[in-house]
Amino acid sequence: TQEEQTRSGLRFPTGFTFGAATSAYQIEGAVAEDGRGTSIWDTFTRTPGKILNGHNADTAIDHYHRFRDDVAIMADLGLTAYRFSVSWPRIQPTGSGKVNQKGLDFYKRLTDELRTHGIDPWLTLYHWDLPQELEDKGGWPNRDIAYCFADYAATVHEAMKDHVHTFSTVNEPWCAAFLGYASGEHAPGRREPENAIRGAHHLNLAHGLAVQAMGARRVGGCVNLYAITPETDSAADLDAARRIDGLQNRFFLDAMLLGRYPEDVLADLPGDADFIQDGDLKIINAPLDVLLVNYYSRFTVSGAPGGRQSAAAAPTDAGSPWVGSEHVSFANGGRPVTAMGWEIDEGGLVEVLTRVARDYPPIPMVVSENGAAFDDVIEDGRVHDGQRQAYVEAHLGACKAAIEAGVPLEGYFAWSLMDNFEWAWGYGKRFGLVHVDFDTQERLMKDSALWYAEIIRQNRTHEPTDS
Ligand code: PNW
Repeated sequence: TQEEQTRSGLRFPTGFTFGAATSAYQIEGAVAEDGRGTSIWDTFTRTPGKILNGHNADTAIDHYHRFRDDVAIMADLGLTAYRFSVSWPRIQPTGSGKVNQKGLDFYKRLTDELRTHGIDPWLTLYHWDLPQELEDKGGWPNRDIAYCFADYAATVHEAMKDHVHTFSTVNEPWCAAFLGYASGEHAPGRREPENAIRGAHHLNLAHGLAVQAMGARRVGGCVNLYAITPETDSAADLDAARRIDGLQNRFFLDAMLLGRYPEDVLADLPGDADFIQDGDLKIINAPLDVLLVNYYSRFTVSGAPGGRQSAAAAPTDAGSPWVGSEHVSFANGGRPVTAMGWEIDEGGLVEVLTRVARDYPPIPMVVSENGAAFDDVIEDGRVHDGQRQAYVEAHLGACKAAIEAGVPLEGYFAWSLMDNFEWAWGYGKRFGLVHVDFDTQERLMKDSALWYAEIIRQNRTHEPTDS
């Protein structure tokens, strides 16, 4: 039976965190309420051709108004933690200066509600919704933005430190820099490869400055890591794998955890990287309490020209995100794929976690996002998303394998709690454990959610955090 299977297979150490994750712009809606300013995603979704079917997130899944119902769903699931992000333009409508108290109040209500239900709030400061006014000043390629971010981090930390135990800085700086400023698939939609590298450095700097600004708190950095395989062992394919690993994984991990950029990556980049100033890497290398790892897939890469320019097709017209390595192509590794076209490989999760544990100074980790989009349908009032359940089950198995291999892995957050606004794909891709009817806003637990709740129930020995 399922119960026997979960009992034997998916037992985790006492205190292991079972969470789910979301982000502000993808769920909140209420974009013009309570003094919120405009973000680059509000602008981007209004630019024709940028989002599949012209969708925007003005309403999203209305979480801003329905957060109590959503927390009740989390409680039904038995989640021990919930990872969400704060919308910067709710807190500082123009990105700097005056603080909007109503924005802070929303996150206080949310975190109070979570704690009432014994759910530990994990707060992410930045999940891509840069205040538009800061983009108008140049966006992430402008170094000043990193200092604005530190100021914002200090503000949120000061207001929320009695409500939140774990803070994290920038969600997936790779995406923010390279999808936003090189491929242009994400806001602000610029295709300026050299500025994307600048942006990546300034996002790293913003991370380090924010860690400093938050003082004595529990804080983490977040990266999206991929397992990477060369298609063959030809010199060209090995070089392609080195390059993609460098840009995707090591550029961020080495900076954060070792305080240096990988020499080979710097050598492959266009320009002379004169924007890296003395002392920056020491700031970026600020001590962390936890590393948040987002994991979705493995890339199979080739140095032979002519293949796809990224792992899966973008829904809209986009350039290459691989600055200085645009010739690399992405091959089919022969694995089953999700509705995003991302290959499913739980072995890659064991690989990236053991790699961080082996190659970097010791640091506790969590899987802060992991999940899959599939084409769900409601049948007789249920969503039989066996593929998603199998995906999560396999990746939880990978977490367990990593722990048994000695990796200090402390938790797992499914992406996502609920179906939501999937960036350039609009409402066209569903990642939720909970189904959302985008017209009526009705929530419905999918089979994967019911299964996850059972896994959590069988493991539940965790005391609610009381900070
Ligand atoms: C992550 N890529 O995004 C984000 O953190 C989430 O907000 C998002 O909904 C989720 O994964 C699913 O997409 C990514 O193209 C978006 O490599 C794009 C890529 C990677 C991660």
